[in-house]
Amino acid sequence: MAKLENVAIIVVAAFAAIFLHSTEAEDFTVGGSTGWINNPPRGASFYSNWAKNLTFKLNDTLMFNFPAGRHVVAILTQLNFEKCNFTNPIQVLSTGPARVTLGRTGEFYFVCAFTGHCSSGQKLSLNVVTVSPIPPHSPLPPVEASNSPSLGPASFPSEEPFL
Ligand SMILES: [Cu+2]
Repeated sequence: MAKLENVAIIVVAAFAAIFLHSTEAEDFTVGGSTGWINNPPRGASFYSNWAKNLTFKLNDTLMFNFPAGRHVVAILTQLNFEKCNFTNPIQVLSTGPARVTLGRTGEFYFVCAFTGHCSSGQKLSLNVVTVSPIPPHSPLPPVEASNSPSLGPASFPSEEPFL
């Protein structure tokens, strides 16, 4: 009997670890090893490609890697982002590496405000969501053979009814 209880505790702990991992804040290095540069490979698509396959959640952080004095991080409105217009930025971080906490949901717009850098592709927009979906390869314990194709979201607690 004692063995069975131990197994139950381990299973509960494993589920708790998976759940906590899926909700804990993550730290993203913008552009990966390339960092925050002007004239990135393939221009503005470089940073949008970097962000495309990532999920940014509330309270995640972004690390912009750049030497102080070479670039800045300016947070803009969507309209100013599209025009590379740096007047009235929402926020400017001029010391690199700069860390930004994604403290709200919705769209964020980042550019470098040095002349020519935004128009050369040093710009990043991303969307922040409340909770990340369960990753497709999360290490769930083996389940008995089942024909049900949906193991993921249906078993995840949700405030919205599935209709
Ligand atoms: Cu720059």
